[in-house]
Amino acid sequence: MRDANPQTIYLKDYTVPEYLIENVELNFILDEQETRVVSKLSLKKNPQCKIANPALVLQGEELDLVSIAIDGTALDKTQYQQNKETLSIAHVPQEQAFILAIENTISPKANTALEGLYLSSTMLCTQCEAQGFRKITYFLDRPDVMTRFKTTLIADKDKYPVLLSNGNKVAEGELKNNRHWVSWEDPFKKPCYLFALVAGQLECIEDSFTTMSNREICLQIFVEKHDVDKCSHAMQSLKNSMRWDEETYDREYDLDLYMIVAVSHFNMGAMENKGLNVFNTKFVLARPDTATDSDYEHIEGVIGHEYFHNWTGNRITCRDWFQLSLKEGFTVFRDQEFTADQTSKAVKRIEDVKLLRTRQFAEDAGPLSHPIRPESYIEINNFYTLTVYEKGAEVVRMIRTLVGENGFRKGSDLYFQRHDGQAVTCDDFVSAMEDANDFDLRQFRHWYSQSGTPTLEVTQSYNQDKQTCKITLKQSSKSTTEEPLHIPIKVGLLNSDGSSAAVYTANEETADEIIIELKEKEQSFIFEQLEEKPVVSLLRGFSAPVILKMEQSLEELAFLLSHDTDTFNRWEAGQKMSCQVILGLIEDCQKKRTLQMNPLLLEAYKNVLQQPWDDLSYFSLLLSLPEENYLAGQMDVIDVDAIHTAREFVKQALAEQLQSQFQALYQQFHKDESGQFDAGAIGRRRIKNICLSYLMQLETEQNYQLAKAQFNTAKNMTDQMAALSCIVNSNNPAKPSCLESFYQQWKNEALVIDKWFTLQACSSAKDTFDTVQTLLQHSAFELSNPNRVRSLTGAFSQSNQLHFHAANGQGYQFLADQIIALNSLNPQVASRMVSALTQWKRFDNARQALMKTQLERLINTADISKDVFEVASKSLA
Ligand code: 0A1
Ligand code: ZN
Repeated sequence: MRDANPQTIYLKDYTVPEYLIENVELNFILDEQETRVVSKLSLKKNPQCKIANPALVLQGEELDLVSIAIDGTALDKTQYQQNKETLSIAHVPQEQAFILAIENTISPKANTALEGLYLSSTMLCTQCEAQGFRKITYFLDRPDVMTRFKTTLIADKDKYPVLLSNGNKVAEGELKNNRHWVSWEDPFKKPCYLFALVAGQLECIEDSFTTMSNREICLQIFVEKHDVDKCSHAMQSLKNSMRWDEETYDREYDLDLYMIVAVSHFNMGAMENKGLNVFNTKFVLARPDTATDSDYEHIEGVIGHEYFHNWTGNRITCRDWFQLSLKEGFTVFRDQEFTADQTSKAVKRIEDVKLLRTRQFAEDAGPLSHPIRPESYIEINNFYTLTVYEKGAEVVRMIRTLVGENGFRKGSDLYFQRHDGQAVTCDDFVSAMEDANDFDLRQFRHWYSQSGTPTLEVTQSYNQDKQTCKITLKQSSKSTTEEPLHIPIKVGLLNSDGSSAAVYTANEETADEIIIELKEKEQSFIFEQLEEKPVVSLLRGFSAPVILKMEQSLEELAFLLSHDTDTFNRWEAGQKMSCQVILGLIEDCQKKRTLQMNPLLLEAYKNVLQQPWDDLSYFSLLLSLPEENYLAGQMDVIDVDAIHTAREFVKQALAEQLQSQFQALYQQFHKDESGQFDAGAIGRRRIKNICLSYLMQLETEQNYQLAKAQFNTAKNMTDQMAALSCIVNSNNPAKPSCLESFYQQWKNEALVIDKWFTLQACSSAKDTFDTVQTLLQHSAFELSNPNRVRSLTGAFSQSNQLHFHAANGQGYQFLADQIIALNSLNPQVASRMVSALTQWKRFDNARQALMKTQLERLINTADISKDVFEVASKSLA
């Protein structure tokens, strides 16, 4: 039941822990109904704590306490106090260390929240971040208490032949009654959120990695038997990550063993537990016929992300949960750069910025906006947000831009050296960057404490006599009381013939591009020795997470799309063109005017199509129109119908006018390949499939056949899904039979069936809402599996703007129904589903009222979790 008044936790209230736990010995007698936990904590008073005789307050939730003893003497009920969240002992030894022994039981099978110890299919596993360890046993469940763990697991040999925990296996043996035991020891001190155990019938794929100091590390991936043939990509990704971190950051792995376990029920993507990562199957399993190119890329990225946490998160961890971005922002930045190095830098940057601008910018403009280092929370699990992760990574990226690549390495070296083995703050990270470079980041620190996306307004003027160009930048944020931010802006200038102009400023040498540092609310920069008015290419590489407002004509944008040497800004110019044109058409729709295709946009597309491109993935991005949710972000009042109509109109016009080019490209790059995952093959599939989607727009029999043939003959999931997606979003009469045959083909592959649900949930077809309702009743739909819920409810509400926001409010009611059903099973996942309703202020009055009604309904639901309560109530405030 919900606390009538859930407690808010504040950063300003941080105090050091009263006690420290040096060592812990954990013993588990594992059983899905009732697991017995015996824990021996070596405790001592924290020398940094100045309070005299503080009570020892341990966290523990949903535990059945059996016994408790200090230094071998049992405590009776008068010597401790228990409530729903804590166990307090008023008097404990102050002068010397002592052993607190606790025995309790828990029920993994009843644990549908998937936090603590739970059952996934037949496997027992744990998830302890952020505060799940307290659902296993009583502990000081806070990241600044770092402990050495020794864990012994006892279980039935047949049900749980594999028994894993953190660190190294130190002993094992047999017991009577068909039971066995294994002991694990982790030599590194860690906070309890990094604890993990796994028990089950698992198969293991093994490999090894030789580190830069010539140590051989054993690498193991554990999966269920039928998934053994889908692990090779994950293993290769792990080896690539280990090499990359040595080469890029001089970071070597520290244990002799690195284990990854794939589980099918998982609230998030994956978890960096020391030496024993637990992964959502989605980010491990891949075979060419079951996983798309983008799945392959995400797997590599997430494997990298969790591996990189070993240094940024585990060896150096967070002092408290307000510092979450310390580990997440830096680790996302590291995984972004890793993927960029493995694939295409240009494409990766564009994809990251797309995610940031559509989803994080919306979060930051909405009622749940918070700084990357929040100041308060009710439920910490609600703060694993795009802001903490993605904007957090942008902030780290800006530091690198400011201090330069070498300076950044010096800073990270100092950070690792200074803080290894500690629990630290975002401020410590920034200080290391400052100290290593003698660079002042005082003003830059505002990025950690201010929320909202800043807007940059740009004006420029050219002085023919002086041959100078003056650029004036004005920064503003939603609140006027905020301090101006320190913003790095990468600038290049182009001559009218398309060549790069040298950039001269009074105190800088000439260069092709420079970084200017905006620090004032309004500031001007003068570029010299310009014989003609240059075309300005500003914010290259998206050098800061801001909204750029700059008047640019379609002609100017077309020029940049043809000539900008910065791959990000070149793509951006094309997006801005399409965006301007579509926004104009949206207005035409609203005013019931006839729609007409803009000839300049058509010309720009023709130009792009005529050029030779090495990087076909980049080429395909240049051919893509801005997504509906991006367009929504550009409107004062979102009009989902007009957005859809206008965007489809442009797509249709391009398809009609450029049909032969799209057909030719399709034929040129269509190959029936299987198992090729090099950049060339990925690019070929990407360009071919975008051409197919344009062609399908024409709804001709010939193109229907094209999609159907690709669907029937595809040898890889990328091509099969792309064809099916085109079919599902068209009036192709083959739609029902293709969906059915896909289901029959893949009904035993859960991750592929997730795609089948998602495809239908995201369809623009008229009957999508009814389809979604029907799919809820499908035998393969499972409310207890987060991946399945995300694939249907999540996809519909977050990725089908058109139908979710249907004017009659049926989408909103459906979502609230699902959140309420999910709330009692899994509050974390339920709470994440609320996000689609939190943007209510962005819609017309009628929709606002309908969305608010559902949010109010959530708040007033009996037994609503504090997770859902926090998001719903804050979004109404
Ligand atoms: N630290 C993980 C993310 C994660 C967070 C919470 C979880 O359960 C509530 C699970 C995973 C990461 O950044 O990969
Ligand atoms: Zn992470």
